[in-house]
Amino acid sequence: MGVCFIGRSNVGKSSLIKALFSLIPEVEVRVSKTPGHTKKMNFFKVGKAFTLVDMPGYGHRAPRDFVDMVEPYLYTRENLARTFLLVDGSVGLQKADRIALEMCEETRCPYVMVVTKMDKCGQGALLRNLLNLQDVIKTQTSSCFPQPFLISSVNYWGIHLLRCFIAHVAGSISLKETSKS
Ligand SMILES: Nc1nc2c(ncn2[C@@H]2O[C@H](COP(=O)(O)OP(=O)(O)OP(=O)(O)O)[C@@H](O)[C@H]2O)c(=O)[nH]1
Ligand SMILES: [Mg+2]
Repeated sequence: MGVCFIGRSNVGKSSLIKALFSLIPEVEVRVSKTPGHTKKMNFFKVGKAFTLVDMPGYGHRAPRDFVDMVEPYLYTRENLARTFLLVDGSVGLQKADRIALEMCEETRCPYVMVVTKMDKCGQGALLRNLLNLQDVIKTQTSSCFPQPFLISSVNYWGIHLLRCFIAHVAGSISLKETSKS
């Protein structure tokens, strides 16, 4: 079983995976300022049976990688527990993000929006982008998780919660309430 991370080039996919693995520094995840850095799918194993997949970005300089690899992967991968679709919080939903969103809807894979780069978002623009995103999720999606995760891979904001969510998806966290007495 596994989860994968998709999104525009430079949105912070590799950085997020690196942040998720920050407690295991031996895991080497390569990030870069240059968009189009991740050219092929990279698989990161967690334990025996769970995999995180870093994908090439779509949009700037990497459209072919995306169409050639990501789309077929989403269609054929049977044990894909969730797809995480990353959008940059400081710029909001772009045309390419909407295309990815439509693709996720078409494949009917359960997916979750992740808003990245929270550390560099101005409050006004962020609020506008988040409200817009909520509206799109509510009115235009059917297999998207209703609540986006807000994260920063620079200051680790939201990373632990997302880690727990992934562990939950992987079946290793029970949400049963523990007795308070
Ligand atoms: N301020 C800020 N910068 C970030 C964050 N996450 C990533 N970046 C920066 O954004 C740039 C791209 O990051 P990557 O993680 O390589 O992006 P990617 O989505 O994997 O890009 P491709 O592999 O080209 O598709 C790098 O310069 C990162 O340092 C974040 O949370 N905050
Ligand atoms: Mg990358």
